[in-house]
Amino acid sequence: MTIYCQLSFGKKKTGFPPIFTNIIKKKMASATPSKKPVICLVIGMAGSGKTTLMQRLSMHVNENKIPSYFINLDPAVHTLHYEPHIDIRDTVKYKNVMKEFQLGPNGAILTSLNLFSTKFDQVLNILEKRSDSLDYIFIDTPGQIEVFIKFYYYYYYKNIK
Ligand SMILES: Nc1nc2c(ncn2[C@@H]2O[C@H](COP(=O)(O)OP(=O)(O)OP(=O)(O)O)[C@@H](O)[C@H]2O)c(=O)[nH]1
Ligand SMILES: [Mg+2]
Repeated sequence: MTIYCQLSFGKKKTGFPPIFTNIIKKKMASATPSKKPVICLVIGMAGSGKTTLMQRLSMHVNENKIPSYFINLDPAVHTLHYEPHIDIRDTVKYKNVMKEFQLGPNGAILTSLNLFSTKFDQVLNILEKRSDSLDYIFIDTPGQIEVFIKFYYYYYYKNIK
């Protein structure tokens, strides 16, 4: 599986960043039916436009009938203007996590993702089953950098022990 990270900083540009459209164009040109889907993991600072990009991508693939799958991994998002096939909010209730574990907003996002990760094998099973018929899998993530730093250090220290 290929993972592309689209890093977005600031809100100066509108539409797709050139680096992203180039990657999509190249991949579409070389796509063959037997290929596994390209996974686009959309990461970036809070408010940098990840979800807006997902919405535009959703419109683009629908208009052009490109078989794609959308996953939302942001437990705290209120409204999405695209329809994800898998939504973390269906499994983990962010507000309840805050109350139950007595956490602030960032801690609750981190804990929600930890809780969801216990079910991630189910997500992978679904994706494996559908992988032959999909060109792309797009994944929206929360803007809290802590999520990625904590996982990075966890796996880093786990691997060197
Ligand atoms: N000017 C401009 N505004 C944008 C652009 N992309 C997103 N926005 C606006 O920026 C705000 C935040 O966009 P989101 O797509 O929610 O950003 P996000 O990265 O998903 O935010 P978090 O999920 O909270 O991390 C919204 O008001 C968008 O309308 C852009 O390319 N240009
Ligand atoms: Mg978002």
